[in-house]
This record gives sequence, C-alpha cells and structure tokens, in this order.
Amino acid sequence: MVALQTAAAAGLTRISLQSASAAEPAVVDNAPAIVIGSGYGGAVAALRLGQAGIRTLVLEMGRLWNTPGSDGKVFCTTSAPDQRSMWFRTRTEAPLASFLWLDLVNRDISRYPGVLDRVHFADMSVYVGRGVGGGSLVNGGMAVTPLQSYFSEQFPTVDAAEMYGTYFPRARAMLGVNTVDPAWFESTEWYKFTRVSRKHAQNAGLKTTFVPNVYDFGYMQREAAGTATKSALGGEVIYGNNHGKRSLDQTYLAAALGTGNVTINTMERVRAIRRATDGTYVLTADRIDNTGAVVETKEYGCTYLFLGGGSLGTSELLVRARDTGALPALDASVGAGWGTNGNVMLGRANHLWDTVGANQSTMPVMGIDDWANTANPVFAEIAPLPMGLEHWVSLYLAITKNPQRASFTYDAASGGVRLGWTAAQSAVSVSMARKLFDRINAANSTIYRYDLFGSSNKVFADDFCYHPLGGCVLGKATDNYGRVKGYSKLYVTDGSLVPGSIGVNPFVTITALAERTMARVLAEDTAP
Ligand code: FAE
Repeated sequence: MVALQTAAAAGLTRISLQSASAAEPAVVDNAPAIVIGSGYGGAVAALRLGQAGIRTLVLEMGRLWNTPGSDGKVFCTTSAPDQRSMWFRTRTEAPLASFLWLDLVNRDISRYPGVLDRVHFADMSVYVGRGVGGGSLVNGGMAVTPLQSYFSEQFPTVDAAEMYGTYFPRARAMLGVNTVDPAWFESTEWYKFTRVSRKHAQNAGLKTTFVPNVYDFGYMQREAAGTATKSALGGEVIYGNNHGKRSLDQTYLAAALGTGNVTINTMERVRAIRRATDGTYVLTADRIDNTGAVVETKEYGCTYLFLGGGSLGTSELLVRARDTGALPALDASVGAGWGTNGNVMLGRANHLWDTVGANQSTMPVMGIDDWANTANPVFAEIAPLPMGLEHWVSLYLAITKNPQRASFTYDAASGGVRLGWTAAQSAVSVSMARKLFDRINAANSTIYRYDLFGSSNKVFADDFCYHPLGGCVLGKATDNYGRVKGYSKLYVTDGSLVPGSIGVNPFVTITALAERTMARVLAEDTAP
C-alpha cells in the first residue's frame, strides 16, 4: 500500500478511483493497450507495457485497498470479519466452516465489494481475490518455483532453461521473495505447528522442505518481538494483510503506476469483448457501486488487449466471446484444460502431548515433498490454523497430481459459464492425499479430524480450491507465448495458461510465464 500511495503522492500515478455515486452516460475511452484484471498476469503486463512507453489502462472489478475503515484498518481481521471480508455476501464463507462441528467461524456481514470471493459452480467452488492486486491480497504468499522436470512435463514446448535462467529469477526478484531465518524458525513459538507436522512427516519417512514467501520475514520477527503491529502473527491472511505482505499493489503495480503510463480503473467489470472493423478491440465494462449496482456501462477501445482476469475471469470472457459469436474464430480449446492443481485440504488430530501452539503465523513456510513418489505424487503445504487457543490440529493443503481436467461452457440463459468439474474428479485428489496422510497417521498413531468442514464428518475438503488453473492453455488456445489463436494483438497472461496442474503453489509460475510473454510481445508485436 505504502509504495502505491507514495507513487500517487509523487504525482506519478493516474490511478482512477472514480466516484460511484451517480450514473453517467456511457463513454468511449481509447487506450493503445488495455489489461483486464490486476492480479499476477495483469500486473506484469501493466508494468512491462508502461516501461515500454505504451499508454495502458487496467480495468479491475474490485476496489483499491488503501483506505482505512472506522477501526483504522484497511482490511478486517479474520476472527471478526465484516463487510470488507467477502465479495457481496451476507455471510462469510471461510474454507474451514466449523470447529468441533460448530459453526463458530462464519459471521453475518453486509453486502459490499469485499476482498475474497468464493465462486460457486455445480461441484466445485473457487476462492479468488478481488481488488487491485487480485489473489496477492488474500493468498498465503508461498512463492514456490516448480520442479524443472514437472514444469517441462506441463509445458513441453517452453524453453525450460530460459525460464529457470531468466524468467523465474526475474519474477522472484520483482515479487520480493524471501525466506524465513532457519534459526528463528526453529526457536519461535509461532512456527511450532510447522515443526510438529515436520516431525510427524519425518516419522513416516517423508521429506520436508522450506518454501519461500513474499511476506517480509524481517517484519514478522519484529511482530514477534512486539516492536511492529501484528499482521501474520495477528491472524490476518484470507481477508487481507494490513502489514508485512508484499502484495502486487506494493511491487509490480506500484512500479507500473510509477512509469506514468499506466492508469487503473477500479470497480469496473468487463463483460464483453468484440472486434471493430478496423481490427481494434472494443470492451463493454460495467462500473459498479458499493452495493453491486451497475451505475454506468462504458465502452473502451484498444489496439492491444491483455487478459489477466485469472483462470475464471479470462476463461469466462473468452468462452462468452466465442460462443456469442463476438470472437467466433477463437479456438475450440478455449474453456478447456481446467484443473484444481489437485487441491485438497485436511486436518489431523494430534496427541495431547503434541501441542501445536495457540500462537501460529498465518504464512506457511514448509511443505511435505513427496512429489518424487511416482506412484502417488503429492506436495502438501503445512498450513496454519490460528485460533488463539491450543486445538491439537495439524492442517494441510495437499497439492496432488490429479490428471482430471474440466471445461467451461457458455450458458446462454444466464450469460455466464458453467464448469464441468465433477465430484468424481475431486475424489481422485482425495484418494492421493489419503494415501500420503494414512502413512503419516499410521507412523504417529494419529487420526483425521472430522469436525472442520461442516456437519457431515467430512475429512477431506475437496469441494473448493485455491489454485484454479487452465481454461486458455498455453500452446493450445494460444500460441507458445500466450497470443490467442484466431486473433492478432490479443494475449493471455494469467493462470488460465497453466494446464490444470503445476505441482506447487502457482503464482511464481504465473508471474514468470507472464514475464516471458511480455518480453516476446514487446520485442515482436509492438514495434512501430
Ligand atoms: P488473479 O490473481 O486471480 O487476478 C485476477 C484479477 O482480475 C482479480 O483482481 C479479479 O478481480 C480481476 N477480474 C476478473 N475478471 C474480471 C473482469 N471481467 N473485469 C475486470 N476485472 C476482472 O489471477 N498461490 C501461491 O502461489 N501461493 C500461495 O500461498 C497461495 N495461497 C492462496 C490462498 C488463497 C486463500 C487463495 C484464494 C489463493 C492462493 N493462491 C496461492 C493462488 C494465487 O493467489 C492465484 O494462483 C493467483 O492469484 C492467480 O493469478 P492470476 O493472475 O491468474
């Protein structure tokens, strides 16, 4: 937030936070380049376009999160969520729905453009961030580079040496990736929960590995010492961090605004894309107010269009454009190749003597790495469950190598899209996660927790995911660099390029692929 505000104070930004109070007539606004969405893919596109001297407009459906509420905080806390927590809901929908089977977690809230959304499809719901910074505002900050061998399996046409030599390092540097001090990790009460899970994994003969993060660990140590306001150590994460996290508004987007060539319009949701007769693109966008009402419908024109609405947002826009006939030449594979990155969440119950600690940092720093087990590859993030009391729960987000994929289809009746993912496809992830955690339970004489995911004794939360991937897969719906097949000067830069699985938490991969796309596009497509 600070960097963005500093840039604004220095007169370097033209961020457009328009008043949503009155309906205005539709206007047509033109920019050489438009970027839809301000998550990882959109932020990289905006920065690199701005640096190249190309005037660029970013359209983001969520808010700019920089204004404190009446409590003096920009984001609400996880323990007492209010309207800022979720995107137009009357009750929060936290991933962990219950504790001891009781609905102690969720709260009634008023409808507001809050920062976390849970998008519901028939058999799968997907958590996404809403606002300037997209998923970076709500995620756990785990900044993991995938195994090169698995990256190459998923992206056989991409030059892996170039990715690992140039684009992954570039992405990590810009994102502000850092690692926890191992000595502090071993001694602090805030990561006892992680050390306990590590011990249990090791008892089962499993390997664990530290994972980097974009949360500032120097700041976290000051939180622990009592010299900085608590954020990760204050339970903040899924509804936003008030301090410590290097979200995109502080990194890529602040730099993009600093070029002087980039403007971000917030609370504007693009609903349609078409092509004018001269080959430029025309976007229809609804500007909404804090109640969600459409207060203005605008049309924008651009020469270069970059889609960074995330796997859900980009897939929806392109499937709709193809199937309504607005962009009929889009490839048949648009909408296909979608997966959950094999996500499954679960909890284990520890013995009374194996306390995990009442104090837990919300930023994960370790994973159980059994990806090399070809019979059952799983990478499981050791996740926090900060409740301010001892609960003896070890929580995990397992990333399994689930080969199942689904497609988005256009629903003419609603104008939206359906996602064909089924419960049977989630069961594949569960069976892989179960094999790993049965081993851990057997080695430690422990059992699963049955009380965390609603009243039905559900052990494996397989009906939601954090890592939606695919829908506009690189090399299928696009060329090898994200140029959308069938149209020129139309690009995808976000998680919809990743074919449903990447084996680790995905944002570093999304960022690095976007860097690769922008380097190529700026070198080849935008020359006068
Ligand atoms: P994303 O960041 O979702 O940005 C898309 C943006 O576009 C959003 O701001 C939307 O509001 C906006 N948008 C969408 N449609 C439109 C439209 N039609 N008009 C205007 N704006 C639009 O996309 N990943 C990790 O690597 N490490 C983690 O620790 C991690 N933890 C997570 C925890 C949670 C709770 C969640 C929800 C996700 C987590 N992820 C994590 C996933 C990560 O945040 C996600 O892969 C990226 O944010 C996806 O980046 P994209 O650029 O694809």
